[in-house]
Amino acid sequence: MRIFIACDRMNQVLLEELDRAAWKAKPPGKTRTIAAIFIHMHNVRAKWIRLTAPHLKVPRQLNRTRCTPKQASAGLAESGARCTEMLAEALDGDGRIERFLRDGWAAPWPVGVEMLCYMLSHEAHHRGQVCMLAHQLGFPLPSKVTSRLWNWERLWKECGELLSHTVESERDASPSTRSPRRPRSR
Ligand code: NI
Repeated sequence: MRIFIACDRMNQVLLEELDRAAWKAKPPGKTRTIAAIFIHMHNVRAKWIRLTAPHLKVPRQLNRTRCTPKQASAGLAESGARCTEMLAEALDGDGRIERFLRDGWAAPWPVGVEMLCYMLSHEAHHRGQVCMLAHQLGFPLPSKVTSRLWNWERLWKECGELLSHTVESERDASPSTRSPRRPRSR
């Protein structure tokens, strides 16, 4: 289930490369600030998990007024890891998760690849907004950043390193309580 980790890696690249002054800059009209967009992405993931996979640890919501880029990055890393777990259970798991609920008002979907596509589209939509707003606010992202976002080989490589770190730290944290995981091929 590396795909969602790669998706979060793109969010992290954006957070690293964005000019700090753009974080809370007021956009024209009534649109969200860049800070509010990242916070929304995290909070929506927390909602997906709360509604779809409440047995997983639901990430805490990020504070809308005080969240810094560093806190957003840590929050997204955590919610990204939980979403990855949820997707792994839903798509190649043991049937414990049978329905995906994207919102409280929404009709549940049987789990399947549509759920993954919905989640990826939501993230891509908001990353597009961030890139456009950065440009409009006078902090355009250099082209090396945009090409990094599309360098999937590099993203996969970085995700591979992230995954091996996560597995190692989980193993170190509680060697006796965790059951061995079967290898995942996706
Ligand atoms: Ni949204």
